[in-house]
Amino acid sequence: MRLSRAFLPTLKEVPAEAQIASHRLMLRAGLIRQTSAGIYAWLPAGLRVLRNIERIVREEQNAVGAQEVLMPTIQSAEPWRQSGRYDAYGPEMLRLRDRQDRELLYGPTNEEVITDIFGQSAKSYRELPQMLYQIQWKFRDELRPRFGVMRGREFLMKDAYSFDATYEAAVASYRRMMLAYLRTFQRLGVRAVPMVADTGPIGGNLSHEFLILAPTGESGVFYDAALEEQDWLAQDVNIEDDRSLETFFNQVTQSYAATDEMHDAQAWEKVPEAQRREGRGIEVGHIFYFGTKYTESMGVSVTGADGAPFHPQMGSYGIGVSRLVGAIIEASHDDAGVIWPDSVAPFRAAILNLKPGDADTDTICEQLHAADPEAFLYDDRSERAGVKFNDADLMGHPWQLIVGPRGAKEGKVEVKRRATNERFELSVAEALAKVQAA
Ligand code: 5CA
Repeated sequence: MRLSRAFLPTLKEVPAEAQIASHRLMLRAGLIRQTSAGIYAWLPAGLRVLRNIERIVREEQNAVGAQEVLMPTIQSAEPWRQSGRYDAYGPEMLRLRDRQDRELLYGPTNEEVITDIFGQSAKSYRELPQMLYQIQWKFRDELRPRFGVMRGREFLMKDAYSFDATYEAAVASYRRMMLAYLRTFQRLGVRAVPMVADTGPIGGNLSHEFLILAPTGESGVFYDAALEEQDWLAQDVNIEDDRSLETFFNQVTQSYAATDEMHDAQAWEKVPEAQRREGRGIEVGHIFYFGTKYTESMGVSVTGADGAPFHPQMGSYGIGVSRLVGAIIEASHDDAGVIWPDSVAPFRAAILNLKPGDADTDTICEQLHAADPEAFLYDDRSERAGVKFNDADLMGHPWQLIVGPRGAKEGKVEVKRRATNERFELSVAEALAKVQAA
């Protein structure tokens, strides 16, 4: 993509309305624009990041056997009345009426709709287990939307729902999802620590929040550093084997990790001092086991092996996909701008032409650009070099391919790694190999 033709409106001045770095940088780097309070439009570069996150989330959901569906954003009030949540949900729910005066709502979550869909067709225990997920927009009329996409009113969520025949099977589903989450966040280039969460009236110990460490996080967090050191992608967990899942789950949960709401000072004392990590975190995922809460209240049952009907056990599993864009920036930026992890960057590299019009420089830039016009953003504008450097740092491309007349004459490109500021003088072929191998 040529920057001269791209819709990538960067801002030099710092937007006054943005209180935290990620919000400022998302506006300045031309990723989003606000259209109403807590509601944002995604511009081309921002949408690329969102799509990259979605792709990784999707791959890891599929890898643990979840199947993708797509449910509407507009829901009927009916199943929410059945579950008892229509009145309980309160003013956060955006309620609508159609021309027939039917009560509708913009979905804040989907337990009711998925339970209804499942219940319409499921007849027998033989159809279990099922794990269904979608990546769909949600609306919550937050009292105080803030920090840009971090606490929006309209936001993109991955929500998954499991249906199982027994408690043991539901626990296995929960553990599979936990594994998928840890792998997802690691691939996104961030560390999200699973922390015991409040299960409310349902009880049990099966609810975890996943938090990315950042000083601007909304929750206080306490955890054992052991949780940061794990390589979840290298772990050999057999997701078909309950014992293997249990070993994995115990390994995760044996280390102390809790938000301030659930903090246990006595248990914290037992964590070796050098291992204690304390700070603030951003919640990017939340998983719950809630048993038969919805299948029972909505009258969904299937026939068991003994011929008797029973209510399937459920869990639900959310990831804040749009929030993650902000959270990744909170965890990965400096004074100059964003530092995108390779896996989610809107462009893999920027090509900075320091002297448009110089024949050698133009030729090398064109050559580089032609190698991958989709992944490389070619800054071919007739701007000063300083402007190009600043914009490239602001936008946070993992690599910069810097081409000026002196190097170009010798066929050389300067390759800069944004995260470390390392620089390499390379030939065109070497530069491409370096950037494309990463
Ligand atoms: N039904 C369950 C799981 S499917 C559920 O709704 N869980 S949740 O309320 O915890 O939301 C899931 C994730 O969505 C959260 O962990 C958070 O990352 C994200 N999220 C929640 N509210 C917002 C919001 N207002 N703006 C951006 N992201 C949000």
